[in-house]
Amino acid sequence: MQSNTSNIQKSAREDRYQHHDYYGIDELLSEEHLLAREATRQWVKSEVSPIIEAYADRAECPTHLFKGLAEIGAYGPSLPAKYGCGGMDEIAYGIIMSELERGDSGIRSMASVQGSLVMYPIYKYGSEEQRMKYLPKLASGELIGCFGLTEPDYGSNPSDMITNIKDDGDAYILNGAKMWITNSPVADIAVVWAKDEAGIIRGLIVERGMKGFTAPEIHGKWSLRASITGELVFEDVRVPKSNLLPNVQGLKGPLGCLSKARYGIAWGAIGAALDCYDSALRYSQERIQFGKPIGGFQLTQKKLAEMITEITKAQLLAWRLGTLANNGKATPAQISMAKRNNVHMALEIAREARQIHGGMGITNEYPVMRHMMNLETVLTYEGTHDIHLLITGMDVTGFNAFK
Ligand code: TGC
Ligand code: FAD
Repeated sequence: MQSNTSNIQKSAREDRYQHHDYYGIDELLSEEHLLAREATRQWVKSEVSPIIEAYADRAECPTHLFKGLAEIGAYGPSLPAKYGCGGMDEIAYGIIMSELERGDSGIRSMASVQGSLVMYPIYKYGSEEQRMKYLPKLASGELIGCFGLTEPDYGSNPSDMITNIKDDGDAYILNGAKMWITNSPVADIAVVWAKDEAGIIRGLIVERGMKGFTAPEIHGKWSLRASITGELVFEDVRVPKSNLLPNVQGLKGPLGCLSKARYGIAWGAIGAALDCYDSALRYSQERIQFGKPIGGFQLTQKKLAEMITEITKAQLLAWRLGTLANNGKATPAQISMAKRNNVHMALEIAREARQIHGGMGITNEYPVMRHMMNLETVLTYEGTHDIHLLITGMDVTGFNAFK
């Protein structure tokens, strides 16, 4: 006789995700938002869900999905159509990130690095020639990019970076190393932040194949296993001066890109939380203990009720942030608050959802533990949980705890 658990195991292998919109937030969305969501959701169901557990298990990045992400318009959805991008608004961008992260945080990372940390700085700080040279190829997935800010000795504190450039006629000589760089081993170009001889942070586009540039992979991650992470090592790399981003100087260059990416994560994390909630809700209706579905017990209901409450609050926060962003009014501190709140919310939900799944929750029959492990990285990258708290603290008190 087949056990109840094995019945659940079997059916859980397919992506049975249902839409959850407890407060009718869909009514606040436009036709374009809904279309973008549907296209991304269908793509995740057909291309990501069937393979993601196996790739995460092998700690392998599904690099074939880079092209598919381009086809659904996931790279720079809110950048202008003139450069091959989506030309949509910031809420559409957020919704796409949420749907991707419903599949896996690593898949959202593939898209948010390419769009917000590579294409955005080229668009915002680059020359028109650089935009035309790189953006259409990045939007179509012909080129893959990465973003090098963090160094082995400077993570939360990038202003003290030691990677540097020295003037050498028609080129700069680049030296230094970057650490924890998403996509670096497979990237064709890297947007790299380095100090010039005056100690001012500048952005450069470094291309694969430049002599002295290597990007070794970092192994052994228990989190974001389907995303590829590496270093960037520069030993006297000659970077043509035409590859310098001319329109920004100082730390506000990389931090401006981070604002864009953190905004995407504030939305993205909701997707991971929804997937955990969806799986836990279904499991609670199907799993029988003490002669009834575990969803009938008050303690399970408490968990599920609190989950949907927190998700709904996060959705409202993201939607309001999106509205501010569409009007050019979202401040970096507001973005920090939403990134911090929503990622923490998602991680807590993943932990609660894991409990509802009992022992099955630790297996890859369900997406919950994978999301939970991924969210440990999401809590740390793009500014740690505590760094974002200190940004809010500084904003409300006027005192800078970093200095
Ligand atoms: P501070 O003196 O506060 O600021 C320097 C200049 O930058 C301006 N600024 C910003 N501009 C735009 N957006 C923001 N979010 C900004 N935050 C600050 C600021 O106004 C100032 O401008 P100006 O004109 O006066 O020069 O800088 P600080 O050195 O005290 O640092 C402050 C702190 C700690 C908040 C900052 O360093 C920080 O955010 N640290 C966290 C580092 C971080 O987030 N790293 C992320 C690396 S990339 C990554 O993780 C990608 S993961 C991708 C994936 O796979 O999805
Ligand atoms: P640290 O800065 O050493 O922090 C360690 C601890 O100290 C944290 O808890 C932190 O909150 C705390 N801390 C630090 N300063 C303070 C303070 N002033 N007050 C209180 N507490 C403090 N970076 C990139 O540039 N590009 C990428 O593509 C990229 N991708 C990543 C992918 C992955 C999988 C990971 C794990 C990281 C990635 N990062 C990337 C790096 C990421 O942004 C950093 O890990 C992050 O900014 C934290 O830096 P750190 O790891 O050096 O930690």
